[in-house]
Amino acid sequence: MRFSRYFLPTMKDTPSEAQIVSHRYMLRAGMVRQASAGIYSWLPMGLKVLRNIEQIVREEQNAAGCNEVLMPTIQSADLWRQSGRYDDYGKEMLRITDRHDRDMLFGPTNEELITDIFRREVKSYKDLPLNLYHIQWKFRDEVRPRFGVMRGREFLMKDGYSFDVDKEAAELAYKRVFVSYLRTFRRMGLTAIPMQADTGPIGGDLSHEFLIQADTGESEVFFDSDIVERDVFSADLSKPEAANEAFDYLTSAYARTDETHEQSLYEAQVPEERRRQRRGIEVGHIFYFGTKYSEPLNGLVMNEQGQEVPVHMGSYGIGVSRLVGGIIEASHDERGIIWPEEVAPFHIGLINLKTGDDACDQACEGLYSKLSAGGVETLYDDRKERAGAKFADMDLIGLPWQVVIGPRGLEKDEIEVKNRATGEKEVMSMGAVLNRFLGA
Ligand code: P5A
Repeated sequence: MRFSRYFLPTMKDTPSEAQIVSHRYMLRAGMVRQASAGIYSWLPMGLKVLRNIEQIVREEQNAAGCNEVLMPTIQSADLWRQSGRYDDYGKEMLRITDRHDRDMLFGPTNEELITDIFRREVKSYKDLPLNLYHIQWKFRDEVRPRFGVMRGREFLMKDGYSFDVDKEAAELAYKRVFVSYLRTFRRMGLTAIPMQADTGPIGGDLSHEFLIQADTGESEVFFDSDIVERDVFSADLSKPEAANEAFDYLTSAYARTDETHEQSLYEAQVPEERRRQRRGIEVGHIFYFGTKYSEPLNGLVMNEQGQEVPVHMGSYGIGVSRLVGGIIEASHDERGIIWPEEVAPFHIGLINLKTGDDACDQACEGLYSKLSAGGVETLYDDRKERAGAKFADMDLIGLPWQVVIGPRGLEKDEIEVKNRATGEKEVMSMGAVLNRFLGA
């Protein structure tokens, strides 16, 4: 992509409405613009990152045996009346009336709708276990939308739902998702810490939040450093023993601050030198709630004994749009964003220090077309701008690699390659640059 043709409206100055670093950088790097309170338009570079995150989530869900569906954003109120949540949900739910005076709503979550799909199609334990997920916009009329996309009113969520014939099978499904979530976040360059959680309006008695470490996080979490360092993620989740073992290991030593009981458990289990305390941002939340929805909504299946029983369910959420902000909170410096490779909007930022200079233009154009042909996503800064402005923009948008071509270096076949994360610079020939990024 050529910068001159890319819709990337960067800003030098710090927007006054943004209180936290990710919000400031998302606005300054031209990723999003506010449409109304807690509601955002995604501009090309923000959208690219959002899609990259979404794709990692999708691949890991599919790898864990989940099936992707797509349910609508607008739901009928009837199902929510059956589950009893129509009144319970209160003002957070955006209620809509259609032209026939029917009560509709913009979905804040989908437990009811997925149970409706299930009850129409699935009748027997033989069709279980089943896990259905979708990646769809939600609306929650938060009292205080803030921090940009981190606490929006409209936001993108991956929500998945598991169906099992009994509690034991349902708990195993829960554990599989649990481990697959840690893998998902790890692929995004994040270490997520699971923490026992309250269930709130979703309900149930078993629940975990997944927190990524960032100073601006809203929750405090204690954990065992050994857990985030040891690799239990390679467990084969199709094997019950492996999923059980990984889950037991990973949940053995986390605690939240406000619960004295857990605090002492944590201190009993974790040697002092491995105790860590951090602030965290909740990027995922999972629930096992048994028959809370299947009972009122008649989500029944025939079990092995030939009896009709309400199906056991869990639900599993990842804040896809929140993750865009969360990753920036976890990975930035005073000059801008530092994208982990896996979610970066482009791999390389190519800077032409003197657009209009024949030699520079030729070298940059040649490199840009070779990288593009080789499938290496490159943002080529071909604008007629001062070098300083180009450097500042490139640091701000945080692509993993910067390749800098200027007239003086070119005379000696010298190109500068900078790693955005470490700041390390290397000077190399055009041939070496091609070799580095194209392996040719
Ligand atoms: C689980 C999936 C649920 O809604 N039902 C379906 C369950 N859980 S949750 O914890 O309420 O939300 C799941 C994740 O969504 C993100 N999230 C938000 N992101 C941005 N703005 C918001 N206002 C917002 N609310 C929730 C969080 O990452 C949360 O973990």
